[in-house]
Amino acid sequence: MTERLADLLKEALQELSKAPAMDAVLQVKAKYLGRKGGIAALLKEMGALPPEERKKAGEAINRAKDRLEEEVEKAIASFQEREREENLRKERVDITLPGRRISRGTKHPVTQVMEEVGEIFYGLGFDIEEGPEVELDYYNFEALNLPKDHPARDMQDTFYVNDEVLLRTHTSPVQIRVMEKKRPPLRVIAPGTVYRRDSDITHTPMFHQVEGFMVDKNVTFSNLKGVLTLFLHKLFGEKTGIRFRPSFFPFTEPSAEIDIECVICGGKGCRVCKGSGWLEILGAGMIHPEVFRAVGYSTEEYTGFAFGLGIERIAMLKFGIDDLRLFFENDLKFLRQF
Ligand code: FA5
Repeated sequence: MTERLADLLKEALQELSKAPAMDAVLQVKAKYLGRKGGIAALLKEMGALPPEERKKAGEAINRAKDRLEEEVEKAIASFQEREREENLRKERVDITLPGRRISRGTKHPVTQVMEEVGEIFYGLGFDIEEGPEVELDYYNFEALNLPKDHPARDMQDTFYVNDEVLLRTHTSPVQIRVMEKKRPPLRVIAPGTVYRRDSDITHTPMFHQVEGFMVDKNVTFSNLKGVLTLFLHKLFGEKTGIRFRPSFFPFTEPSAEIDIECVICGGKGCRVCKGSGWLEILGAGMIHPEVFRAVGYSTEEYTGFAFGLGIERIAMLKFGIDDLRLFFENDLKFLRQF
């Protein structure tokens, strides 16, 4: 029996050492250590031995069993370790590889300028108001001192919905809507979309304006000049030259157009400023008494100034773009530059 035990152990250890994978180890374990395995068979045979030999044989079998169990456990542990290493190798992340870029959107240049303008006036204590884009003829024209037969209506080519309803041609109707609801003192800006039947490299049928107005006792042209100069200096830089030119708007008197020194050529004269060195940037003036009458304000008690500027015009100058239509073609290659 001793010999058979030794052979069995030798054979088992040999098979174990040759096991190429975990299942082979488990097969060896079952073959020798299982309930119907070689060791169990020897233990059964042991019962037939005389008692004095039985004890010795029992001890020997148990030693062999312990040894074999130990070797099997080692083999299992070694295959588990190999498997773990294999998994780690497969799952290895190369942290030096470049990551996947998340493509981030950018704000449209018109939105950027709109926000910048809003922030400057917000800092000066102006409130922000809005009005409808589909507007009544009354607010867009009549209450702004532009009766139906007024020749100045031709200054803005209008999209009409019907005789009384139109797409607003400017943000000035917001002046009327706000003044109808509120009493002075007022400091308001009204940014928004406006529409005109216009299309070339400096005009599009849809564009954006910011209206601004201030109404109180003793508001003067100096206030208008001070506020707009400060605003333009913040937007284009302290050194930018500014010029006020007499002009005409039916809803302001006196009226002015305000030019800035050409930001492209620095005032020397170029294609953009048509050689003049100046660029028209906004329209403004003291609110006309007829406008105050339309909203029931006392023309004795109150005065005010108003101005309107084209956002795309400002964006063109700030970003050096020479065709306004590019803003609305949704070309991402163009828009991502800003
Ligand atoms: C007005 O619209 C007046 N409501 C401005 C105003 C308000 C004057 C308050 C006095 C008091 P004007 O039509 O000039 O004015 O337009 C103002 C600006 O809008 C222009 O200087 C120009 O920058 C821009 N603009 C006009 N038409 C277009 C167009 N088709 N496309 C893009 N921008 C335009």
